[in-house]
Amino acid sequence: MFSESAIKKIGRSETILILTGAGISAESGVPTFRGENGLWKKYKPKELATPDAFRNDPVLVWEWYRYRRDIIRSVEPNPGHLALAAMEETVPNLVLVTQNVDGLHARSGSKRILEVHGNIMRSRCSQCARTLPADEETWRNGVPVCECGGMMRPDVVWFGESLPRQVLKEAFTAAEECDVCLSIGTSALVQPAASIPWHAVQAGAYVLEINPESTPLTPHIQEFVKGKAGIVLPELLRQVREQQQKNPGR
Ligand code: BJW
Ligand code: ZN
Repeated sequence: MFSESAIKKIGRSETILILTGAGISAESGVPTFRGENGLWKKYKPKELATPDAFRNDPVLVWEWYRYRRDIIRSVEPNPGHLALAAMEETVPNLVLVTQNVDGLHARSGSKRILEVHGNIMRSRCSQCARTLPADEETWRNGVPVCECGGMMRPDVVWFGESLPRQVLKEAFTAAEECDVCLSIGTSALVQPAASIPWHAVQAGAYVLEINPESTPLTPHIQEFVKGKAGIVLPELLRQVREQQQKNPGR
């Protein structure tokens, strides 16, 4: 499944950067965006995931996000999330960058998480930028409202919007400093997050991708592991631990 050299590099690395996408949550039952059963097959991004869509019909946009919140509340982290959380114990510095808004990495116990596309379980005032966890929202006519009277929107990054600056900066810094980069369950299409592993490639890191399908990144990296994250990641963790036990001096 993995080359011996990948296991050694991971087991001995100082800094690992991991980029995850919707694929890692697929086995928990959270739909991905693209592909056969992806959300964008049924719903149009322009009508639901842009600032214009929210201006035109905030109630419709919130209906979609409430539906997705309900899915996320009903699911659990899977063995892929759990393996990444456990991997924090095997490396001095592990930075987990996720495009996912579902919060499943935090629920599985990962500690250093950079959420580059926000979090669906939080809303943000479109007037004063105050943020609120979902369970503290006050709803009026199908939309949560802020103390200031403004409409709250999901605290996620829509097409055409900037990603949170500091979070993105930390992600690119980690890409430039890491020894190993893992790109897991992402179609590697949506910018600027898709550039993160490219930066790692350019900075000389060992880049490994885990996905049942190849992506635009695949031809440019050292190792592609074809498979589902929930199966591949526990095995990766097992092999890294085994390698570290055999060579305790790293
Ligand atoms: C498995 C699996 C299993 C299945 N195990 N794997 C440069 C070039 C071209 C375009 C642009 C560019 N720069 C900006 C753009 C425009 C745009 C963009 O990138 N468009 C592309 C689609 C072409 N980017 C933006 O608009 C971004 N903003 C920006 O750049 O602003 C700068 C700016 C500002 C102002 C003016 C001008 C410029 C913002 C992007 C925001 C993305 N938002 C979304 C929605 C978030 C909120 C929500 O959830 O509702 O983020 S879209 C959606 O895509 C979501 C995801 O995080 C993101 C990435 O998707 P991901 O995670 O890769 O999922 P999928 O479904 O695509 O792939 C799943 C993968 O898993 C597949 O590969 C499967 O094979 C695999 N898989 N099962 C492992 N079991
Ligand atoms: Zn407000």
